[in-house]
Amino acid sequence: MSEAASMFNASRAGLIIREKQPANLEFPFASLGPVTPTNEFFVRTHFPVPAIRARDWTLTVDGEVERGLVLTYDDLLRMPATTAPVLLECAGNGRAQLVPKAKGLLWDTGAVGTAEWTGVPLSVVLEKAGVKKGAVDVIFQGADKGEVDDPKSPGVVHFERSLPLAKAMRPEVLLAYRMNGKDLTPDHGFPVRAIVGGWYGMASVKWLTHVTVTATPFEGFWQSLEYAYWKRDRERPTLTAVTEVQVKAQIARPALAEAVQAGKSYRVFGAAWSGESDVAGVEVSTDAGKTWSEAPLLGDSVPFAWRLWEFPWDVPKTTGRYKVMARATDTKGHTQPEKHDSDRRTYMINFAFTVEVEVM
Ligand SMILES: Nc1nc2c(c(=O)[nH]1)N[C@H]1C(S)=C(S)[C@@H](COP(=O)(O)O)O[C@H]1N2
Ligand SMILES: [Mo]
Repeated sequence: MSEAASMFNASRAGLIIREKQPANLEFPFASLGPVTPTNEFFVRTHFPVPAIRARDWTLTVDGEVERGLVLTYDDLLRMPATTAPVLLECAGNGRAQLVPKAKGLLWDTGAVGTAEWTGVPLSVVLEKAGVKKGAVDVIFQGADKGEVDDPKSPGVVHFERSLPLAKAMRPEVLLAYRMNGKDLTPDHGFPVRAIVGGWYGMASVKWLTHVTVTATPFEGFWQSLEYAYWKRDRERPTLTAVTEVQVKAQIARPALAEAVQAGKSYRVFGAAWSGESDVAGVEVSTDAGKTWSEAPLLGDSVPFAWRLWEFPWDVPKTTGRYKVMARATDTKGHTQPEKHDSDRRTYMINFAFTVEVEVM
């Protein structure tokens, strides 16, 4: 077996393959726990993984800054770092639930995970470089690149996304070099990636090599065409970058079509999250959304991570098909919609899903 093939087997155990090349792998959400182990964490890549050696890696900080910087891996490791659990959810998570069937990778519920990330706050690096007055955006560029067929890219493009300066300066934006206590793996962005707490995964650029501060808003391929949705100003729809994670609860147990024992108690279990706010509550329905009951939240609320919850279901004695649903509300008062809004295209899919089980 080639080295690449054996590496594939070792690091992909337990993941659902949505695409082999480039690797797009889904976490089996039924395996939910407080922290997702690295080898079970979903992988979302658009291009082949670039092979970068830590000793060859540099991060260039340029654009609207007083002092351009070129940092080595050792330079970064010497800077003050923080460690925190942060959730990443792909903006296309749940796409398999859309009707009619959507184009693109058909993620079910496992393009999401919470890992513990260690890194230097981007603000520390930007302060070192000195952001000039009038700067508005901070662009992250990854080392990976290629051509995209649909929609057609302007030739070869790097994977690039931007943050408005105000978000870039927030403490939940890290230049991360460790995941769950170990160096990043090649799939997850070795040696250094961005981690943008509260935003969908596309903002957390992997294999990060360039940070460019700009005086005008960035409108690149992955910013304005892909990972963009139709935002309406009154009736006028405008393609706008996907940013903040929408409130959502997902059910880990029961699994689809699971056999549930009649007349017994069953522990419904799942996770809930919301990008830049906290989960206020989760409700569960076992009758296809006709009635809802409060589900206890477990543990403490941790900003930018998910919150586990459970619901003790007194399973009826009447056998047959039951539709189990969960929905979350956040502290800003947002709750999940009943249907997907087509203005969101195939992103930000947070309507309440149904898990049909067999009570027997
Ligand atoms: N350089 C680069 N960064 C990237 C991507 C990519 O293809 N290239 N994919 C993005 C998307 S869409 C998501 S959802 C997350 C997934 O991170 P993960 O693969 O570590 O789970 O990485 C983001 N960062
Ligand atoms: Mo994504």
